[in-house]
Amino acid sequence: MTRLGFSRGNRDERPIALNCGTNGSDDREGFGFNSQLMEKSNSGAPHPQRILLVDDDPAAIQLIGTILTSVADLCFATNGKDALRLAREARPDLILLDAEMPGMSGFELLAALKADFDLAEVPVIFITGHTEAGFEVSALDMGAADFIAKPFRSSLVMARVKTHLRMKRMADELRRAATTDALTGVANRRSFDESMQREWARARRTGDALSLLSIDVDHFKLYNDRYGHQNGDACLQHVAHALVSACHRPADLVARYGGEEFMMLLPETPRGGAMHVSRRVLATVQALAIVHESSPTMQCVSVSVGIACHDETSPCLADLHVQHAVVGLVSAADRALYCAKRAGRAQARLEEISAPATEGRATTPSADSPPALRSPAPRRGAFHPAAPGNPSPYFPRKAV
Ligand code: GH3
Ligand code: MG
Ligand code: MG
Ligand code: MG
Repeated sequence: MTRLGFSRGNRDERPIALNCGTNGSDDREGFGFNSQLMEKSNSGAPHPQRILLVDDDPAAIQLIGTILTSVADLCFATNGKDALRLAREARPDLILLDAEMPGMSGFELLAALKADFDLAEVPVIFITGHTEAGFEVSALDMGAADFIAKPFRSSLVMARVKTHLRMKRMADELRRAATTDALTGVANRRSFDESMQREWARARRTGDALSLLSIDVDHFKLYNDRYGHQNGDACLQHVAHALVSACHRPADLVARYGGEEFMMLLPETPRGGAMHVSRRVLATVQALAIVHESSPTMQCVSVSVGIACHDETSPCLADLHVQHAVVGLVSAADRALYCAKRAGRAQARLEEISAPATEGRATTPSADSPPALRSPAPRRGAFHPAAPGNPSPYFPRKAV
């Protein structure tokens, strides 16, 4: 009988799956086992980190669980297949893995974890009765973070686990800092480049559409000149926030591409969907109603949007090297943005990606180009930075 479950699953972003027997039936032994862990961890606030325990022996899981219940949320699986599924759902910060299990062995599970883009960075500690040096070396060679030999002392397990959780926290923080734009908190250029390559590779594999929006704040230099650089920074933060709120799917990504330009990556989104999101972007930024008295376009801060799509109606880029395909999409979005700017700003334009043979050749908008999506007219009574009584000069919560 196989079991998998959580001792605590109340972190919002992670699923709760208590006592999931693989056949959906009530698993009385598993329930009792789970309940015991639940009781212990429910006594305090949720831990910020989670450990996945994988062992075919429930007694071993119970023993280690008892040792670790004070340091992290725990979830467990009794076979490799369930462990892999649970790891994908629960995103643990550390995995304690029994080397010898029927079916998928600990080594096979380790290899599968390392081959999974989203799980490869999760540290894995092997726990095994094998104490031969060769065994330990093989595990470390395969990417295990550490090795604990059975029988073990609880103090040793606790100390090693705490060390690896601390290192994981530091690695997460470094990764977050390396991929986040410091001013706005959205993904940075580097993160966008990586996501773009990954999503393109995924779209090519699955045949799904992929859309890209290039979004640039209109007349932002004039905004800085009029209201100052600090107010300009705050304006960018609110625009970034608005763009994030305009994304409704978890896979959508907003990134600051540089200066006052943002990218929005929309996986599994054909052109119709991209145009729909563009309309939402124009409206959401305008709904901020951040007054921009120097803008020749309108009295509020607005953005222009360039749309590029790869879907079944596009020239096929599937044969191109991933870098070239990505450049094709980004340059189409750039050209579309340029068209939107030239056409008067505060609107969205779509440009077709160039066929591979003509990649790099500029195209001009033709009579067949899709119609421009324009920003809605500015609302009357829009927010004014200098109006008395406004809690923030940039975030017009009370604007009418
Ligand atoms: P357009 O409508 O054609 O896009 O005009 P624009 O003024 O927005 O474009 P331009 O490229 O001429 O100027 C961009 C301005 O964005 C210049 C720079 O001062 C400002 N900017 C870029 N990064 C930042 C930033 O981090 N903070 C602030 N406050 N301003 C920035
Ligand atoms: Mg075993
Ligand atoms: Mg601009
Ligand atoms: Mg710009």
